[in-house]
Amino acid sequence: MQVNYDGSDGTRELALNINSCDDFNEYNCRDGGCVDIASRCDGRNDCRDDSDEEDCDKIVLEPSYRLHFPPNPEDEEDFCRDTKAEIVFSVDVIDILGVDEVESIISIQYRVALEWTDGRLSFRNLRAASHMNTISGEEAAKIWYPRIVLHNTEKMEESKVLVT
Ligand SMILES: [Ca+2]
Repeated sequence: MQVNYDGSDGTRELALNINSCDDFNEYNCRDGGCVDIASRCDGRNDCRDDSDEEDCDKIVLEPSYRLHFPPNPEDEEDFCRDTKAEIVFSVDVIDILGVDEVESIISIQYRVALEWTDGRLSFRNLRAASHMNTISGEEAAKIWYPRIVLHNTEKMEESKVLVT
């Protein structure tokens, strides 16, 4: 059974959904149908009314979340205004494409990864298969991430969030 509350004038409207779905193994579609719980937010419409693919955002932001403020460090005891969030920066060299000794240029293919913890974020609708937990571009635009510029690259590459 699902109960929704809505009403700003002090009244409450209740939407009761009585169904025969298995609460632990099935998702209850808004139209009353039941689908396997694994079908919820898997990118395919399984309910006749497509409700299994609604509200599939993965990130929940605190009301006080500010996009341009970095997260606080994890250890609150050491936190003070001058403390900065820890960001792990790593570069994987995938291939050496060329070396020009005359021009002192080395051409490489690389992947930069930034890793940090943001305790202001909560997650939902996560799947056991981690590749299914990629956030959308719309969600990525709502969260803080470290901006870096690699000045010694040909095009002064900047950090960007990779999303699908
Ligand atoms: Ca689905």
